[in-house]
Amino acid sequence: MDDQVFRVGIIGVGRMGADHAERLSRRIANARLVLVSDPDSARAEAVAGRYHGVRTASDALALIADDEVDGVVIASPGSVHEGQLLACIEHGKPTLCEKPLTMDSESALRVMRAEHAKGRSVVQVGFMRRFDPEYERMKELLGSGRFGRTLMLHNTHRNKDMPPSFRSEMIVRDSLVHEIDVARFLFGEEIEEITVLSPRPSSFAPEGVVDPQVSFFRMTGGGVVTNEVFVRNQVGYEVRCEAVGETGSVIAGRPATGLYTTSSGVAGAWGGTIPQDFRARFERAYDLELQAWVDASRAGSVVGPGAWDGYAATAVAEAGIESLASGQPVRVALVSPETLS
Ligand code: ISE
Repeated sequence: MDDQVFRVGIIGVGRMGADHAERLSRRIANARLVLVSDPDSARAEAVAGRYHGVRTASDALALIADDEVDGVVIASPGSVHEGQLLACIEHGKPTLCEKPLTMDSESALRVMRAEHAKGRSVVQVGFMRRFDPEYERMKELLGSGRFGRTLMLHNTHRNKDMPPSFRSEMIVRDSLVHEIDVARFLFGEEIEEITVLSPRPSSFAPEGVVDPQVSFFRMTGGGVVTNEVFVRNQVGYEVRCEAVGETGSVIAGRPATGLYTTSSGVAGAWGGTIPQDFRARFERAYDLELQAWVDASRAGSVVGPGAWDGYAATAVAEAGIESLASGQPVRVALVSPETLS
């Protein structure tokens, strides 16, 4: 496929899918958007109509089967990912699947087993922070030994606001899932235990929703990760990660200078502005992720987080949701890769 333009279909053209349609059509080399599908056919037509030569498919499975589609971006809700992934695997089509891979570890395991049975990796999971230049550089620095052994990570993950439908479990499965992958990526290890605590909710949290949440990961190598996830902070999108080693530390996502103060109603008071949305903060990371996926797919390989990473993150999130209910530590049980065959 190396010498041909990589033709892409996008399943789901809500906020994230429409964003990917724009980047594929404007900023990604050697690729072309050819087909989109969405249960809201008017929305699919509207997105397709923005670009030359883009059609709409009647549904996700028709898009996956279409001969004009070389690769698939899945940007539909996580609740429908399993069937779409299994179809992509069956058709042998390289797939970039937005997180979460699926909704629970059992369905994630079925996807991983199907890919293993097919004898070819085609699934890349949309953990785009791995492609963010700051996180990538942090990984290099931690791996260089310059700070000694990595002892801890401290993550902050704040959104400006979310709809009332974004419940406590979604804060774990859809938001904290990024910190789960960041911890696995930076430590190069699995998470063996997760604890999710429930501070007194913000007055902006809907009735019954635990927002913010504080959580802890224990890594298999003994390292610890602390996380604050707060998705209705009323200010903007703030994502930071501080890695602490035995002889030094490094922070990703910290403003360049000055006292960093934020307050609702005052757009960013640190001498700059605070992004209002994750697509602004990570636009470069998404572009690099999509370009890496296209380049790898054209070369017949998968780059970055694959099906195992999606399964492991889903299993940790599942344990996190259990801990959210009990407030107690929950151990993470992953299958051994050998059992996949
Ligand atoms: C959203 O789906 C994302 O992936 C963003 O990166 C994250 O910050 C946000 O909380 C999620 O809802």
